[in-house]
Order: sequence, then structure tokens, then C-alpha cells
Amino acid sequence: MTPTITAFAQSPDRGRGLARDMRVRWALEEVGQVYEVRLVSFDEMKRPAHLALHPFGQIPTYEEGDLALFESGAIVLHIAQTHAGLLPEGANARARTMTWMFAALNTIEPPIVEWEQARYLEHDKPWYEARLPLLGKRIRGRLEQLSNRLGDADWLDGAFSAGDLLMVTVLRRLEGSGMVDAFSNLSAYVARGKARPAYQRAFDAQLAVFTASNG
Ligand code: GTB
Repeated sequence: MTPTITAFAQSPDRGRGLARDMRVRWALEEVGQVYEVRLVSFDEMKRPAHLALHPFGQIPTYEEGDLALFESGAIVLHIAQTHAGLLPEGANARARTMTWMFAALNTIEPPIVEWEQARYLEHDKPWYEARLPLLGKRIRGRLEQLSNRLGDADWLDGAFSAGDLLMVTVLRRLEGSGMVDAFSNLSAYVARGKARPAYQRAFDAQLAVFTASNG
């Protein structure tokens, strides 16, 4: 059965592939699963039909027969568990991959989101100038730890996995900030992820949405 995912009809990232449908598209491309995309506007996301799929009125969602999922991490895990290619063989290796998936979403992504939100939503607040460097420092601390663990390996734990897929999409949120570039192994790691043909197909597909609606 062909799954359907949702994505922004008008992504605020203007085709940079930073919204979270990108990680789902990439996972589907990695495993060779054809998929359909339903584009939703901000208004539609808050209406009952979409809220029935996603209680928080967001993208991405994933529908496959009578299964409906939300949360990009859960969707990527489902894709990885139901197809070959994103989880290693062996219970321990799989558990370690899932650990990296959680690390990407629970340890690395939260300070990045907090920093982004401060930049977009708090720049006119009296605490902004003092708070932003603190948030940046928190991110750099995590990047340093991640960089130390990655060392000169290509991927976080053996072969490329769903853990790397999520980690690369999370680190990409810092593009343009210089924070990842300060760690040469991390910037090479992100570049390796972006060089994968499946990543490029996913990126092109989301970019085509932006190009179609912006000429
Ligand atoms: N925890 C959820 C998940 O992982 O799926 C979070 C989902 C989420 O934040 N969705 C966002 C959304 O639907 C889009 S990805 N927002 C609309 C709303 O909440 O009303 C977040 C995002 C948005 C824009 C950019 N950007 O412009 O660069 C990057 C990331």
C-alpha cells in the first residue's frame, strides 16, 4: 500500500528542506518506498480533518491503510522497522540505533529548537540579548560531545542508519549559523548524509513543492 505523508503547502523554509517532512521523505527514499504527499496549508492543519491525524495540528503525518501516525521520529522508526535498510541486524545493534534516534530528537534537537524559537519569537524581548548566547553555548556543548563521540567514523554506529538520518536532519537546522562548521568531523558527517542519492531525491521533491508555488 502506498503511504501518504503531509507536508507544508507553503513551507516557511522556502525549499531548504528544513521542515520535518524532509526526514520522512528521506527515510522513504532510502528504503525505496514510493509515497504520496498531501500538501496542507496552515489553516488546514488546524481543522478537524487534520487534527484527527495529528492532535497538535502539525506536519508531517503518515497514513498507510488504516494506520495513521504523527511525530517524525515515530514515522521514521516505523519505516525503518517495516523495510530493510535503516536498521541493522541484531537486537543490540538495533537498540543502539534507536538510542541514536532518541539522542538526535531528545538531546540534540531541543536546544536547537529553543535557540531558533528565541531568534524568531523573542528578538524584541528585553532578555533576548542575554539569552541567545546562553542558548548557543548549550548547543555548542552538545555538538562538542557529539563530535568527540563520532571521531573519524563515517556514521554514528557502524553503517548508515535511521539514527544518522535523524541526526543529519537535526544538525542541518544549524546551517548558516557556523556552529556545525566549527567541528570539521560534524560538517563532513552532514555532507556525507546530504550526498546520499536518497537524500537528494527527497530534497528535490520538497524543493519542487516550493518551486511550483513560487514560479
Ligand atoms: N515533534 C514533531 C515531529 O517531530 O514531527 C514536531 C512537528 C513540527 O514541529 N512540525 C512543524 C509544523 O507543523 C513543521 S517542521 N509547524 C506548524 C505549526 O505548528 O503550526 C518545523 C519547522 C518549521 C519551519 C522550518 N523552517 O522554516 O526552517 C523548520 C522546521
